[in-house]
Amino acid sequence: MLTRIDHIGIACFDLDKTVEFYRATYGFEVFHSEVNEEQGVREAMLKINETSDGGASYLQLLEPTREDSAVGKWLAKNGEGVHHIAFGTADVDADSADIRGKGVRVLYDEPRIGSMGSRITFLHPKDCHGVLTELVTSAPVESPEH
Ligand code: V0V
Ligand code: CO
Repeated sequence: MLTRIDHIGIACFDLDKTVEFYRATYGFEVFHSEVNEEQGVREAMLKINETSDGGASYLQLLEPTREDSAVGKWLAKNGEGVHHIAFGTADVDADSADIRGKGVRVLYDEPRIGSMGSRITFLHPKDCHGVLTELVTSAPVESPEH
């Protein structure tokens, strides 16, 4: 079951400048940043709010690490802007299978690694009324060491 907006992915040319815009304009701080070489992105997660399912909603600012990546190609064609929306679920495997059964193309056979150790997959935008849609299961919260 999809229970929250996990994040909105925003493509940008310059991650540091874009992070600074969100900080100066809205007061949002970087919660986490990383490079995901498989996806070809350098990203910053800005936490907006906690959600009632125990997760949270973020803005995900994305700068491509290479021109032939998904975000690199999209930026070259469209310029900066909203690239994808991501729904959070406790079980990305079950929800992917369910949605695939409805005739929507799920891009990966097995979920891949996303931000902060999450497991992610994508639905083809042409099957989703023009919206690239991601499904996310967050990594389990590590319990404190005793
Ligand atoms: C492409 N299209 C889009 C789109 N990207 N439509 C809406 N939103 C987007 N973001 C349209 C495009 O305009 C074309 O329509 C058509 O789809 C085919 O696009 P293309 O330019 O030929 O590109 P493809 O087919 O090579 O690749 C498109 C897909 C690719 C969606 C298959 O971007 C992909 O695999 N995306 C999933 C991975 C990803 O986006 N990773 C970056 C975020 P017309 O012109 O034919 O009408 S990584 C992330 O979110 C992480 C790590 C995380 O959350 O943790
Ligand atoms: Co994303």
